[in-house]
Amino acid sequence: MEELKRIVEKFVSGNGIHVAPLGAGHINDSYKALVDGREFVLQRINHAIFRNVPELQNNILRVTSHIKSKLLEKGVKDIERRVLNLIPAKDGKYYFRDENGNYWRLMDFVQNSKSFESISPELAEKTGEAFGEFQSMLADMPGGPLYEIIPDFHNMESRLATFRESVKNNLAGRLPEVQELVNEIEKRAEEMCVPEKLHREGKLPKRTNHCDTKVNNVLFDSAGKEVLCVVDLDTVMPGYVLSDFGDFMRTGANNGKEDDTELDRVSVNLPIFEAYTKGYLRTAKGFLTDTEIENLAFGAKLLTYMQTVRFLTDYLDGDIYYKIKSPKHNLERSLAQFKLLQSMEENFSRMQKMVNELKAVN
Ligand code: GN1
Ligand code: MG
Repeated sequence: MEELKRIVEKFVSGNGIHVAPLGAGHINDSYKALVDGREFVLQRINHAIFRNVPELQNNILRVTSHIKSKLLEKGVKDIERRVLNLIPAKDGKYYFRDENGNYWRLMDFVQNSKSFESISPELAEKTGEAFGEFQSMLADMPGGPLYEIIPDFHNMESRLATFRESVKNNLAGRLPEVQELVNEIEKRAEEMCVPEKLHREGKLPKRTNHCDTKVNNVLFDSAGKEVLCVVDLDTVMPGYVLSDFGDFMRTGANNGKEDDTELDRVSVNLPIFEAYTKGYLRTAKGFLTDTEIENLAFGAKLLTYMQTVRFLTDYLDGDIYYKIKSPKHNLERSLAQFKLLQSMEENFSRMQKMVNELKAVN
């Protein structure tokens, strides 16, 4: 803890500094720091995943500065709870690199806030509104596209290329066991690469995406009623809006769990799908093109398919990317995602109809 205090002092000075562990993120290590009564979040950035920390921090700075200016324009009062506030180190950089090569950052702690781990239609609608508002505020951010912090993160063509390499190499010797699922993936490959094709034809733009649109990445006031802000900005980068929309549906609109072994429990939750779509279109409709709206429901299938492919790739590689809790965890995850995909395929015309109807009434 003495060491952590010294790191805090690279950013701010104070007489009384206290540091304690905070939360249980899977990627970065977080601490709460108290400096003369002001609360901060101190984080050690996982630079094995986020390899270019200066660019990472620059992305977050650009995004939060732009949102701040939008909020000021609108006359929003408690700005310090409506957007994350990065604190520069004393040398002016928005990170500090210690003598062991670890990277650190400091930001204000958002007061009187909470996040949710489970979902309801009411919550889904508010979350949809929040992510729609987030994208909408960033639609006119100056300075060109953000740095692609994880290259080709949601690019299906590139994910399939990696997958096919893993099938070919069969490093863990698991191919015979999963051949049927490999065939199912290949059957859908062409359809799932359509967005990349549309983009090359100039029909589908890249915008600023959040790329981790889970309900627990939205902060609410302590009563849990009103949205304060969107957090976890590490993966903000250029992408298709269908991708952020789809990743929420993959994580939020599932009656089962991401790694459910009871596949009967896994299916698309249509009330959640509808509620999120309603909230999202309310705030995002103004800047979306017809092609983007037409492809939202498809985005739910695509991100679920992509995650099926990513988990199976890792299973074929011998579990090197995702942390696993049992030897077949990645296979179980992949099968559960595939089941969700099949349910979305069965319900696709209903999902598409909901998007069209909500687009008309919003
Ligand atoms: C990883 O760690 P978490 O849950 O925030 C992954 C996502 C996957 C998700 C699947 C940087 O996110 O892309 O969808 O696992 N993040 C990264 O559970 O690869
Ligand atoms: Mg995350």
